[in-house]
Amino acid sequence: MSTPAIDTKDDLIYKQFLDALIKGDRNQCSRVSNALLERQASVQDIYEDLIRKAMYDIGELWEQGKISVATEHMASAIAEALINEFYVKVIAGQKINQTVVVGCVENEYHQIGIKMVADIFELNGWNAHFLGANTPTREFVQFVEEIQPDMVALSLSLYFNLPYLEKMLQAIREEFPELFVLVGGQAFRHGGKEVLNAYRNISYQPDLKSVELFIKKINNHG
Ligand code: B12
Repeated sequence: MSTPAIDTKDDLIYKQFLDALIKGDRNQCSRVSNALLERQASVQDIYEDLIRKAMYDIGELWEQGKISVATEHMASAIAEALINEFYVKVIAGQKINQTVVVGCVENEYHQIGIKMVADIFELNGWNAHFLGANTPTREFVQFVEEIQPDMVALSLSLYFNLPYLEKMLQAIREEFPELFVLVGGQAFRHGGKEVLNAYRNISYQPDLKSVELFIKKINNHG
């Protein structure tokens, strides 16, 4: 029988991780996440059950005034550093000659979620070009023109940035009427999915598990 995957939802491990993140103890965060990985947790589980959960808790602590903006910035920097640590593992698999351009729309500075999404594409054989936060629409479209990807993926965390997403979708549709667009991010927790109905070849996915299922379907059926 194979060893069961380590429980990334283990409260004690999670608390150790969150405490270290708040204290700015990057070493300890790295130790906890790497220990989980060695004990057979997947990169996806660590991203979602450990790092995402901790960043959501950081958001609540900040909202309640229990931690400062500076601490929140420090935690974000550590979260991104941890994701970078996994890169060697993320790119280790075989490539399948499929390319995706991923990024945040204009005025959107939350880039940790879409960075994770980029890695899920890489883990499934794709080449992901990660453009990061606040990408100007014109620059994004120009980059797509140069790269000619098989798909683009856009992230939106703030509901009030919805007009920028629409601006981006319109610009993409004008230049690339058939290009497939994947959309996600926590802005859609508050509605806004109806905006997507106006476009063809578009899909919303809420989390990494559903992103991975979506990619696997494409990999299997083209
Ligand atoms: C870190 C952080 C920041 C950092 C971001 C740094 C960085 N490098 O990314 C900084 C300091 C820039 C920031 C700024 C602000 N922030 Co902020 N921030 C956060 C925080 C604490 C964590 C964000 C995060 O990394 N989450 C973890 C990731 C992994 O989760 P995720 O983004 O949801 O991604 C997952 C899914 O949504 C999905 N997904 C994401 N993108 C995509 C894309 C595709 C294609 C797909 C398929 C899936 C997908 O997959 C991911 C994995 O499951 C959140 C709290 C929270 N609840 O997230 C607040 C939060 C998002 N911020 C908030 C606010 C208000 C702001 C500011 C307006 C604050 C201010 N007054 O200046 C500014 C806005 C800046 C801007 N214009 O974008 C609010 C938003 C409230 C709302 N209802 O809209 C939150 C929720 C905090 C709160 N509790 O109030 N923030």
